Amino acid sequence: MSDYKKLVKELFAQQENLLTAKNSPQAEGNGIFQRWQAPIITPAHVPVNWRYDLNEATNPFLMERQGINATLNSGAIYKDGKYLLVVRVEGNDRKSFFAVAESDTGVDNFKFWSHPVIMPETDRPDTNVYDMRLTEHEDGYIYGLFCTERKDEEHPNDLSAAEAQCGIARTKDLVTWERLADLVTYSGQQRNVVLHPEFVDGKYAFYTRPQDGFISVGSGGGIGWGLSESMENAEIKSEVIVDGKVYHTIKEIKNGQGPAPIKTEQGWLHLAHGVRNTAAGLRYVLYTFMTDLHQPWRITQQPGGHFIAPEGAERVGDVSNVVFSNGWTVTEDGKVNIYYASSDTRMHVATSTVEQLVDYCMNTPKDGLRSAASVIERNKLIDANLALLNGQ
Ligand code: M1P
Repeated sequence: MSDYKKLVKELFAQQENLLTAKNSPQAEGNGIFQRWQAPIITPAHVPVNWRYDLNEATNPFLMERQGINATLNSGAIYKDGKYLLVVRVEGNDRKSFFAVAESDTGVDNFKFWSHPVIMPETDRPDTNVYDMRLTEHEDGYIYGLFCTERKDEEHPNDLSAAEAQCGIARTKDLVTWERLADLVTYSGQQRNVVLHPEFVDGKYAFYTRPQDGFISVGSGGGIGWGLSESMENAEIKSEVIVDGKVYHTIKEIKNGQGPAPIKTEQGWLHLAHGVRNTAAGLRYVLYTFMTDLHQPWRITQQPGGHFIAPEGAERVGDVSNVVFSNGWTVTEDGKVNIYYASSDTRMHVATSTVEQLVDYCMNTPKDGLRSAASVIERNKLIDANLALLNGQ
């Protein structure tokens, strides 16, 4: 075997070791969810033949010809006993694309399918597509809603001026995708749009995130809600805010719905991200809330504070101090896998159950919005515990 062939073999062997490595839960938990030790998808998980030209004649130095910068914000679905992630794969050229990675366990051994997703374009081609939310809708399709980003043509000389809107595609198998028209709303821009899994009043229902600018939500923002007659030409004529931004909370600057909510006996369980500003830049954390089963736009439970915040190595990456989730799965027996990206760089998993998450939502005090209110809540806990510990 030539030296070149040996090097190529070594590349595949290294990747095989990574893809077959067993993951383990972290030693410590908090009773709410369990983090797992190893990131589940990193740029090194992306197939060798997507990155290297393996031909000695055209690539004598065995260079990585098309590098991968990050594997992040992934949509998720549990189907036919498999955990499937539609990963946002970002090349070194800063363009993201979607690719499906599959695992039998949901916590390790994620392997990409042979090719990235071919996402059809509309008449107005996307510059960048990312952050797909998957919804298995009761109409029988799996919908993928994602951000389509294009140059903001109103500011031709500002090369960072971009426009975010909601792209829509549907599929039955995650292989062949039918692209539909982008969602029409009457807000300036949209990101973090998610399709609700059921019809509401016979209409398609969406969680939205109206925003004035590309990064800044401006005076608007919050997680919105709106209905559309059809998916083929989806249009939301009016949006109401389900969960707004609030001063001095984890969602002071902006927030956004994560994956599609999970239906439970007690209501719809939601995962979302909240953003606040700090001297070190924006900090993204995850939080949860519940909405009414029959009125999914009405919040019923709202635990205060963050649910998952970036921790340890998660805090560093392309955009540091960020955790972001747009995918979770639930099995028939109520096991929930929360797939989240850290610092816009790699994917992780945390595991929990519907029962634990509902308990967390129902029994965690709301944010009292004042230090004194927080002390009252904490003293209630301390006094109840002291009474218990002293056997009263
Ligand atoms: O960089 C953090 C996140 O920023 C955006 O989210 P949001 O619109 O809520 O601020 C998105 O670009 C997201 O992909 C990214 O992870």
